[in-house]
Amino acid sequence: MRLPKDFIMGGATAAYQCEGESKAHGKGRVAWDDYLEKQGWFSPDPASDFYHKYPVDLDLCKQFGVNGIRISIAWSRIFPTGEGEVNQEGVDFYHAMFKKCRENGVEPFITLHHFDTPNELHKNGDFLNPHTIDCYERYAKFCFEEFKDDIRYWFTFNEIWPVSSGQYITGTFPPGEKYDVVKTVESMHNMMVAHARAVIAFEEGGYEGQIGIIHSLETKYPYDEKKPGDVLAAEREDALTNQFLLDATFLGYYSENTLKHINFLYELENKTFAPKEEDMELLKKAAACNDYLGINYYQSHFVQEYNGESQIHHNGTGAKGTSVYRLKGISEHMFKEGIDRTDWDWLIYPEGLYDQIMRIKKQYPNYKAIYITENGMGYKDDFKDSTVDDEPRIDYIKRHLQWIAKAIEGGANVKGYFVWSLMDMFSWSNGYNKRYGLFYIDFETQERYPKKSAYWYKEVSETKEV
Ligand code: BGP
Repeated sequence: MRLPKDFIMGGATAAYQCEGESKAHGKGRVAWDDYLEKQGWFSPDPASDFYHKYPVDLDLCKQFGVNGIRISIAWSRIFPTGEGEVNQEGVDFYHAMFKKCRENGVEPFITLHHFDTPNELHKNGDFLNPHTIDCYERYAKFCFEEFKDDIRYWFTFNEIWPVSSGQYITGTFPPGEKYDVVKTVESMHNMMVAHARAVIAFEEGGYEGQIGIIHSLETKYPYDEKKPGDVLAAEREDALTNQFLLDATFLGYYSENTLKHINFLYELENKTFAPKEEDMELLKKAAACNDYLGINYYQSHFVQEYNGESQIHHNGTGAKGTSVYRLKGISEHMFKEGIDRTDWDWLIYPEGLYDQIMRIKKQYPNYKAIYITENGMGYKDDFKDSTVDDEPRIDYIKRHLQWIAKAIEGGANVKGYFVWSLMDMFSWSNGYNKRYGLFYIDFETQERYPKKSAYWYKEVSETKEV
C-alpha cells in the first residue's frame, strides 16, 4: 500500500519525558516532580537529555527521513509558577531548538500542554480550578506571539481523557486519586474550555499557521456482540472517553447520546452534569476554529458489562497478564483470544485505528484534517551489537500505517504520522524499561543508536510504500 507523497513521517516527543534538566535553568516545578520523589519511582533526569542533545536528535531525524517532530513546550520553563514573570532562559532554549529543527528540515509540531501543569496551579486543583484555565490561556497567547515566526503547527493539549482519568480514575498520575468519574468529567470539560479559549485567541490574533487538539482515541468493542450488556458497555465507555471530547471539539456541544451516558454516570453519584452556559458558548465558537485533529492511538478495548465495585491494577512493569480494569457502571476490559498484546497488556489491534478514523469522517465531517500524532510499541528492547532487532515494533508500525493508507483510500484526510517515540525516553508510569524509540538510548552515556526500526522507517519515508 502507498501513502501520499507529501505525507509527514514524523517522530513524537514530550518535554518532561525527554528534556531532562527538569529543575534547572529557571524551570518551575511540576506536580510530577513531587509525585515521583514521593513514590520513589523513576527520575525524570536526565531522561534523554534532549535539553543538550537536541542537535544530535535533529540530525538523526534528517539522516533517517523523519521530517516532522512533535515537541511540547514545558509550561513551567516559560512561566515557572504558571503565571506572572517569564523565564527568559526557557524562551531562549525553545527559540534555539526550533531554529535547529528548521536547519535540519524537520517541521516542528508544538504541543502546549503534555501532562505537565506547573505545580503551583496543579496543587490548587489543576484544571478543576478555573484559575488554571485563565493562566493556560495567557500562556498559550504568549507562545503564539513569541514563537510566531518559528511555528506553523500548534496543538493545545495532549490527551485530555488519559490525563484526567490518570489523575482521578486510575490514580497513576498526580494527585493519584481513584475511581472518581465525576471529577474526571469536570476536568475534561474545563480542559476543553481552555482549548476553546486558546483556539479562539489564535484565530482572533490572526496568526499564520494552524491549530488543533490531540485526543487519545481507543476504540471500544463489545466483548460479546450478542450480549446487550456488552454492547451498552462499549457504547458507554466510548461516550465517556471519546465522544464527549469529540463532541466538545467538533460540535461545540454535547450530543444527546453523550449526555445520556454522562448523566447516567453522574446519577450513580447523585450528582448532575451542569456545564455553564458561557462555557458552552465558547465551545460552540471554537468548534469552527480547529484546523485538524491529532489522534493518538495505541490500542482498542474489548469490554463487557460491569456493575461491581471499581477495581484497577495498572501493569507498569511489563508483567504480561496482570492488568485489571473494572469500572462500576461502565465496563470491564477483557483480553481476547486471537488478539495479541504487548507485555504491558496493550491490545494490538490496528483495525481499531481505521475504525476510529472512519468514525471521525462520518460523525464529525467538519474535522478538516487528521494527523496520527502518536502510535508505537512499548517493547523490552534487547540491545546487542550497538543496535536493537525490534522486528515486532516494525510489524506493529507497518500494520498501523497500512490501515491508515486504507483510510486515506476510503476518503479520510490523514496528513501525517508521528511514531511514538522518536528516541527512547521516560515513560510516565512505567519508567525506563518500556522503550518506544526508533533510536536506542544508553541512559548512562546518552549515546544514541539507530534500531532496525529506524532503518525501516527511513525507507518508508523515502518510498511511502508500506
Ligand atoms: C501517551 C502519552 C505519551 C506516552 C505514550 C506511551 O498516552 O501521550 O506521553 O507516554 O502514551 O505511554 P506509556 O509511556 O505509558 O507507555
